[in-house]
Amino acid sequence: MERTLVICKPDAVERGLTGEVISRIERRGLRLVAAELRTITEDVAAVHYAEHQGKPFFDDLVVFITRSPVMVMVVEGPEGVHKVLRTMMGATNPMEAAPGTIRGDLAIEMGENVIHGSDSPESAAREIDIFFPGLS
Ligand code: D4T
Repeated sequence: MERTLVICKPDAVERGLTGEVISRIERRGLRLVAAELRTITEDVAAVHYAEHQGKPFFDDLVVFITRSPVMVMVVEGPEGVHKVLRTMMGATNPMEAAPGTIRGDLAIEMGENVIHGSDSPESAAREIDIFFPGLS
């Protein structure tokens, strides 16, 4: 089994889409190990998005992810679960996300793309340790 970190971003919580997102994850056969509504601080955002520091969209990204509560979740499934989630999420830019994916069905703007999922088992372990120490 493998675990990955999923975040329903502020736009998803504001729009009342957490149920829809969780429902898709559970219907796929994946299991929630932890889930909590939290407001991400600027410090935690900087650690979580460390790979994007210095990029032109970094400041907007931090403003966005800290603006209201997010639903942070640890999701468990078979090995490769992070890839399953990434496929379910669709392309980062919702304009390019396929219909049937979460972003392709529920989003249209790059800056408001509903969901985050870890991009590798290593990222998953790092990100789970930020939000739920001991659960990776
Ligand atoms: P996250 O990390 O939020 O799950 O998204 P992705 O893994 O799909 O994409 P990412 O890390 O490359 O980007 C993180 C976050 O930054 C926004 N973004 C990204 C942006 O506003 N402009 C950009 O040019 C890029 C690359 C969208 C998602």
